[in-house]
Amino acid sequence: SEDKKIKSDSAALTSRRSFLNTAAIASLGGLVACSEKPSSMAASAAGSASAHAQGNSNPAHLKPGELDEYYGLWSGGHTGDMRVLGIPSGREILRIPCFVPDALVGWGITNESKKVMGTKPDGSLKYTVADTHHTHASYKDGNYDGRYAFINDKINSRIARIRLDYFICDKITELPNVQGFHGIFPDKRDPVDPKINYTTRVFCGGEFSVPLPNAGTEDSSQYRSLFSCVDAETMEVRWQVLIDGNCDLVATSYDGKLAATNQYNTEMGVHYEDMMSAERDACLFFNVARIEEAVKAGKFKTIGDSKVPVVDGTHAANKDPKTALTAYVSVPKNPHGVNASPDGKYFICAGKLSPTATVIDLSRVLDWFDGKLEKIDGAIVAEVELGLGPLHTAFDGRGNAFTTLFLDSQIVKWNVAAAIKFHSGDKTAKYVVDRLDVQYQPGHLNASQSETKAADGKYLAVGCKFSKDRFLPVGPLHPENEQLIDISGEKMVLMADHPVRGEPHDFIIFKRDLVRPKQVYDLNEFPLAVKDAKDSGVVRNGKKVTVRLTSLAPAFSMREFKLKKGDEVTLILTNLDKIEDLTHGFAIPKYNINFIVNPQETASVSFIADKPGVFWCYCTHFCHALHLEMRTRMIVEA
Ligand code: CUK
Repeated sequence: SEDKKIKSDSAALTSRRSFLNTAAIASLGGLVACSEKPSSMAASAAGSASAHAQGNSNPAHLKPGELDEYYGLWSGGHTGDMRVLGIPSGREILRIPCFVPDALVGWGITNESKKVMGTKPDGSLKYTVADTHHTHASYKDGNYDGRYAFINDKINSRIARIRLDYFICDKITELPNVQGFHGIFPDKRDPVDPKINYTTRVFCGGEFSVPLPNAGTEDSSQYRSLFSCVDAETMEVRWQVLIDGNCDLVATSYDGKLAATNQYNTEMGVHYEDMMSAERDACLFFNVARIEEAVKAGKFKTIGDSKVPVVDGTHAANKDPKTALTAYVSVPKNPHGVNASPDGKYFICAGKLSPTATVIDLSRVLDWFDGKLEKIDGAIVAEVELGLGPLHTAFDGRGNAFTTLFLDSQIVKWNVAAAIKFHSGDKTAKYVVDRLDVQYQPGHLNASQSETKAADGKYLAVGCKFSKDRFLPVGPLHPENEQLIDISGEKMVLMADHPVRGEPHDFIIFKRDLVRPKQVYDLNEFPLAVKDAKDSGVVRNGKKVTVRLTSLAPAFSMREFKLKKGDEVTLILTNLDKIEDLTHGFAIPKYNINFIVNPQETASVSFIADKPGVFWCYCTHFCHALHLEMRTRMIVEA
C-alpha cells in the first residue's frame, strides 16, 4: 500500500508539474527550448522524501535545546530586512531591520536608527520601503571572517552593512545616479597589496539604465548604468564605472583582481521584447587594479551633484586589452546569476532564457587583459545544457555545481570538469550527475559555505518562489517554500520544507563558529549614555527639554517626570541591566513611540509634547516578574 501511495503521489505530482511548466513556458512566448528532457524525476523525489519520512534521523529535526551547526543570512525581499536562520533546522532566529521601520525594536522610531536610515530635513524618514535581494558577508583568506554582512535595497539603491558582533545594521549608503541596485558582492582580497587578504570593497551593480544625470529624458539612447565600488569600512562610494547594458548579479574572484556582473538587456531596450531580442548578452568583467589606477590618474568625470569619480567602462572605450578597464564575455540570452567556483578558477553564468550554463575561465580573462588571449570569448571553457530556466549556481567543494531550473522546478547537479570535457569535444563526458524536483519554481539556492574556499558540500537550501500546495492554505497568497537538501552523497535528498514570509531571494550559509556574537552592549559605544541612575533627570533649556532615564529591572530611574505642553523633548534611555537577554521596552501611549533597549544599550527619541495629560510609559519587552509594574508617569501640563 505504501508503494501504491508513492505511485499515486508521483502521478499527481507529474500532472501538476506539467501544468505548472506549461503555464510558465507559455508566459515566455515559447522562446526557450531544451533538448535534454529530464525524465522520471518525480518518482525518484517522492521515493527519497518517503525514505526520510520513515526514518527519524533527519538532521533537520533538531531535538529541543539542540543548536544548529550553521548560520544562514537570508534577504527579506520587499520586507526590507535581513533574516537569520539556523541550519539545518531552518528555524528563523532573528530579523535584522535595515531599510524599513520595525515595530519590535523601534527601528525608524529611535534617533539612532533614523540616523542610520536617513532622514528628510524635517526629521522624518527619507524612505520607508525597500527591496532586499542579496546578502553576502566579509571575507578573510577566502572564508567569512564574521565582521560584516552586506545587503542591497533595489528600490532606492541603498547598501546596508550589518555588524555581525551585535547583528545590527550600523550604516546605510545611497548610491548616486543608480536605479535598481541589484547584485552585490564583497571583494575577497586586494588585487595589489598581498597584506590585505580580507574584504575592503563591496561591489554593487546598477540594473536599470537611466539618463545620467537623470533629467527625465524619454530618448533612451543616452541611458546608461553604473557599477559602483563601496568602501567596506567607511561605506563611502569610492568609484563608479559607466557601462553598456545592465548589471544583474555580481561575483568576485579569490585573487581580488576581478569582479564581474552578468548582463541581460545588452540591447539596452526599454520594453521587454527589446530586452530579449539578442541571442547573446554578456558577463562583464572589471579589472579592479586598472580601474583604481585610472581613478588615481584623474581619468574620470563626475555626474550631477555627485563627487564620486566615474571611469568609462563602455564597450567602445575598452577595445584595447592592454588598457581596457572592462571585458565583455558573451553569454547566451538574458543570463541570470554569476557565481564563483570555490576552487577560484571559474565564474558560472546561467542562461535563464537559454537552457545553458556558461563556464568562464578566470585565468584566461586575465590573459586577455595581458594581451595573451586574442578573443575574449576564448575564456569560455564550457557552455552546456542543464534544463529550462537556469538561474543560480552553488557548489559542494568537490567539483560539482548545483543550478536552479526555474521553469523545470528542479535542481540539477552537474560536474564542472566533465562539462568542460564535454564542451571540448568529448561527447561521452556525462556532466549531469543528478536532478531533484523542488516545490516549486526555485530562484536562488546556496550550499553550506558554498561561496568560500571552505565549501563543505553538506546542505543546500533552495528558495522556491511558490509553495502552492505544500502548506495549509491561508488565502490567495501562500508563503514561499525554503527547502533543505542533503548534498553529502551522490544523489540529492530533500530533507525539509519551511514556509517563509515573502519574499527572500538570496542567502548564505556558514559555520556557526565563524561569528562571535556579543551578549551585552558596551556603554561607551553610546555618546548619550546615562551611565548612572543618579544622572537621571529633566534638563530644561527654554522649550528644549532633555529627559535622562535609566532602566534596571523592574524599574525606571524616575517614577514620574514633568513636561509642559509644546515642549520639544528628547528622551534618552540607557538600560543598566548587564545580563544578556534582559531587554526593556519603552512605550509612550498616544505618542506613537515604542522601542527597546538591550542590556547596556542607549537609545533616544525626540517628540513634541503636544498632548497634555498623564501617560503611563511602560516596559513593552517582558523582563521580570514585576514587568507589568515597570512604568513611569509622563505628566504633560497643559
Ligand atoms: S535575483 Cu531574485 S531569484 Cu534579485 Cu538574485 Cu535571482
